This record gives sequence, C-alpha cells and structure tokens, in this order.
Amino acid sequence: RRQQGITLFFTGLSGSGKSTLAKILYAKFIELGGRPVTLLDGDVVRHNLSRELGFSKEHRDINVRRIGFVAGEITKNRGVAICAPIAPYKATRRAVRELIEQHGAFIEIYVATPLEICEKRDRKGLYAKARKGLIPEFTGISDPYEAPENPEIQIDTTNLTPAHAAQEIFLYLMKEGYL
Ligand code: GGZ
Repeated sequence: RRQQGITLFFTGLSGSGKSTLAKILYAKFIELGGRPVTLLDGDVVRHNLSRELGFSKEHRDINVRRIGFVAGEITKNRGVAICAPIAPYKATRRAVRELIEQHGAFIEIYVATPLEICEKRDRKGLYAKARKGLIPEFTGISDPYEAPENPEIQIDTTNLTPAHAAQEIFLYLMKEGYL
C-alpha cells in the first residue's frame, strides 16, 4: 500500500468543508515528500476542465467522470490525487471508484456536515440565493445529494476544526498503511 497510487475522493454538500480539508491534506502530502500530489478542487476543475458544463445531472456526471479519469491516470502513475467535487450521485461515484481501483487505492471521504449547518455558514451566500430561486438546481435545496453508505471515511465538521478533521483522515491513512 505504501507504493500504491491513491485517490482521496471528497464528496459532500457545498460548504461542507471539502475544499478546506482537501487543501490541508494536499499541504501535508507535499510536506511529507514521496509521492507527487495533485489537487483537483471543484472550482479549479470547473474553471479549467469543465468550463462549458452546468449543473444538470448529465453535466455533473460528465464533470465527475472527468475528474475520475484524471485521478485514475495520476493513481496509475503512483501519485496522489485529491479530488473535491460535490459528486452528488451514487452511481457516478461508484463508476469512478471502479475505474480508479484498477490502478490503486480509492478512498471516499464523505464530508457529512448537515445541510442546516452548511446553510447557516453560507460562506459564499449561495444558499440564500438558492432559497430565493436565483440558483436553480442547487444541491441540497432544489437538487439531490445521495449520501454515501459505505465511505472509507465519514466526517461531520460541525464541531471540528479543519486541522482536527484533517488529522482524522491522516490517522486513517497511517492506520491502513498508505503512509
Ligand atoms: C451546487 C453549485 C451550483 C449548483 C454553482 N449546485 O461551494 P462552491 O460553490 O464553491 O462549490 C459548489 C460548486 C459545485 O461544483 P462541483 O463541480 O463540485 O459540482 S458537481 O460535483 O455536482 O459537478 C458551488 C458552485 O459550484 N455551484 N451552482 N446548482 N453547487
């Protein structure tokens, strides 16, 4: 497992803490040295790889599969891919898992911060806009989020600092022999 490539695949609602955790993990892997690390954050992927896509089920699936393909190539080459899309659909996450597990480890991290908390935080004001109907098909408000049933890791960030939540992920990776 120490030699294997790894994909850390975060999934969860907007504002759940995926990007924050993904960035902390990214910095930790860089600090450790060893495997090359690539961060495939939601915003960055949307801007560079999926610019033409919207948020219909079809477009979200294309977006998540693109992320999965890139992560698979990185994993094949024994790198670490850290992905942080919402990835709301179970079947699409499963397809990505099946692809990546042909090349190395796939670790699904469900950031299970409840909608109520994400909405209360509303860091970008998107939930308020979605409630007013200004953003159609907004995940959790007017679009589905299918929660993972058997993720490798599940974290609710409601009462955790980002550093603490990231530490839990790190401990899991050590315990399972990936580090
Ligand atoms: C959900 C949306 C939407 C809609 C724009 N629904 O918190 P953010 O702002 O920075 O992260 C969200 C991001 C979701 O893009 P993903 O590529 O991660 O989604 S998916 O995996 O479903 O393809 C949010 C913003 O884009 N955003 N409109 N309608 N989030």
